[in-house]
Amino acid sequence: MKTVYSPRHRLHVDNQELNAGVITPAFELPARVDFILKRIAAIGLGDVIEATPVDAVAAAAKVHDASYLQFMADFWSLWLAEGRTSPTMPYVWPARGQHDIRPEHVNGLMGYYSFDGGGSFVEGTWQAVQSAVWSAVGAAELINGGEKAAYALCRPPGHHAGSSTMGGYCFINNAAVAAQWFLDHGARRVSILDVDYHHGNGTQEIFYRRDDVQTVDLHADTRFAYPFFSGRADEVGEGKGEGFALNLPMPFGTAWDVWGASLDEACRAIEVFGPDVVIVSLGLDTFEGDPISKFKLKREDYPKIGARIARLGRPTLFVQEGGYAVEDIGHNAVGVLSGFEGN
Ligand code: OKP
Ligand code: ZN
Repeated sequence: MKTVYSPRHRLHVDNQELNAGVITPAFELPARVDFILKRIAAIGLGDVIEATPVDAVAAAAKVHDASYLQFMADFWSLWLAEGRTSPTMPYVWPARGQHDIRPEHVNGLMGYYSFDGGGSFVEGTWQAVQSAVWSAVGAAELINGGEKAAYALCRPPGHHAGSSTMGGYCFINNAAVAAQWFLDHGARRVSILDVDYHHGNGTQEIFYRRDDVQTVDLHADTRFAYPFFSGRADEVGEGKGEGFALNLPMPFGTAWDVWGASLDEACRAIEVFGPDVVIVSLGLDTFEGDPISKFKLKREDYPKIGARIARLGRPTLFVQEGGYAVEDIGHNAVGVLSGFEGN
């Protein structure tokens, strides 16, 4: 399987997050990509191709609001205009009893275009974000060119990014951009299977009222886990999208027995939908050693994920999402991919 990635992901560095009263370096680190690339080379998974620049804004504008993309493009100059150069994150949001009104000042705009403080911006963030779109589109092109599967090694990740909101380390929803790209290039139906520990609220929101993209999501029960305000089992889509969103929440402590059964249920729903392409939002934070998650999957479980997905028998695009046990993420990501390939 071929991998597409851009070294420009490194420009998103020294990003931060709020953690129990302190600001710390984000768990979402450039080293994540290094460990995955190292493991790809170690097992000889296949060629690693540097993503060719494409018009990321045009591709993203099919699933994101233009004004949101413009805000991210402008962010660093707005920040500099305030005399600031430090990494930042949103800190005030419209909530119940307030209004859906767009402020003029950058401090307010950050909150307007986010749902949490996880959208930490540094000088190179916007360039890295666009390069992740290049990877997603480049890997999708490989599939339309006849490859059975491809891996978009995207960073930053995307599945929390909604049509006009960043959050959870995500800015542009790479998987959603790829889904729309496939539809615009001949596919009639696309399934997005999100195996990240966290519910992919952004992906679900983007396609919630549509019947051409099915979203199927395995995750920690959002009554207790981030992102809290989406991802319940009774969320099934709306309007003509009703029946095309499937949420499979699981309790803290879930191991392969229960998780693997959920994956099987997810795959059976995909079989019923009958997509032309499957996109896997590939998070590895279900791992027992993950520092921010509470599932108990083991290294030997990851190839089984890939093998089950392969049985769908569809062209499959893997898009990198979360996974933070940095040393292990390479083994686990590449474990899924090699399991898909049958070795
Ligand atoms: C992104 B992805 C931090 C609490 C908030 C945000 C998690 C974002 C996960 N102390 N954490 O789905 O892996
Ligand atoms: Zn996650």
